[in-house]
Amino acid sequence: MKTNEQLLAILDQFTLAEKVTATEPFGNGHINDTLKVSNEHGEPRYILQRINHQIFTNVDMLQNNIHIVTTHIRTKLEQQGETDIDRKVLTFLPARDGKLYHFDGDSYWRVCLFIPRSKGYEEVNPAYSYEAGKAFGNFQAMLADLPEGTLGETIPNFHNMEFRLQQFHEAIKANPAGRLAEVKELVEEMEKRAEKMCIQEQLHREGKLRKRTNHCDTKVNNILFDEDGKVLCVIDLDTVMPGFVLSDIGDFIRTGANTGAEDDEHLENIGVNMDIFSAYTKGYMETAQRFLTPTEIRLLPYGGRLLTYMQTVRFLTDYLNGDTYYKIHYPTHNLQRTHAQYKLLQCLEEKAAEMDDFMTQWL
Ligand code: ADP
Ligand code: GN1
Ligand code: MG
Repeated sequence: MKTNEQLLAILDQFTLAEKVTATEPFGNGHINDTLKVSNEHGEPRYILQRINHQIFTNVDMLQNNIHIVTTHIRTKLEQQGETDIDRKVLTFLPARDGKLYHFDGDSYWRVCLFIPRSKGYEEVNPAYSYEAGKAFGNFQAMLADLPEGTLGETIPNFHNMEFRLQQFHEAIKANPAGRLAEVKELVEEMEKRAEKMCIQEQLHREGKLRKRTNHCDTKVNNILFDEDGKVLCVIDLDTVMPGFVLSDIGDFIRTGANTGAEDDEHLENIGVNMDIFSAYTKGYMETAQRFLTPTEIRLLPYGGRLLTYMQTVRFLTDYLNGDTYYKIHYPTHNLQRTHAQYKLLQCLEEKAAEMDDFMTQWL
């Protein structure tokens, strides 16, 4: 990682409104590097991020998407007569050369305003979960009128389950890190479920499910709340792209309704908090019901299982490949993540009927 001086020199490539003196690592992301940037009084003013361009290979498309999304939302908020707009949508600052990022010859960097008096959470209670559901439904609703083709796929086939299984099968075949034998049982469990986890792609081919603009990373920590537990802003916009609607309920169930951590070493901690599920779904339906089809509404609880299954497959694929994608903090981290997500999947499977019943109030 760079020194503070080097980071300040990078920040100097952007048109900042005030002098900054300190940078410190921030957040728990698995992909980009995030830093909080403060002024000489120690007040946080900006967020500096190094974009992982091994993963987001088309940085122009990435930043262009984010620009379109943030300006579109800003306009909607203005039309709705919202106040305090700078805390309700991310504001990215251009570099001195007018580009939406700065390339230092090695890495790509971007800067946005730090949202003051905001708080991110790794865990939420039902009240916060309800607010988060409303916020992600509203996020999709605000972007629903973007004409098809406006946003590019920053990671092609990102939440396409058939494609993720194809990558999984390639990893099994090549076994590049020699780890296949030790994960044989997990591989079998994934294979057993493969066909029924590709319903969205099948329905799409049959013309029964359309694509929409989704956030595609609706983890709990990608929402900022104010001091009173109201949502300020949806953040982490790298993966906003066309896809299937279940992504944005699925990832919240996977992260918010899990009673344990994504990589919990104590599998007995993992379970499903039904109050969180119900609260999120209720909030989400309040803002999303008007554009969802009955097919989509019926599938929402399946979305939780799908995104958890997809994440299990993705962590296991990365473990098989020798940890080339996700940041890891210890050698078997991806294996631990796989076990923890698989346990959550089994817990969600047990609750499937109860969750389906809950949806009948909207059908
Ligand atoms: P990653 O892709 O690494 O998850 P994020 O964009 O989600 O990166 O940022 C990481 C964390 O930094 C977030 O979970 C949030 O707590 C904090 N954060 C990000 N952007 C802002 C912002 N503009 N203002 C305040 N906090 C922010
Ligand atoms: C990654 O950057 P972060 O941690 O929010 C990943 C998501 C996964 C998530 C698992 C671009 O998100 O798809 O769901 O880790 N992002 C990318 O925690 O692959
Ligand atoms: Mg994030």
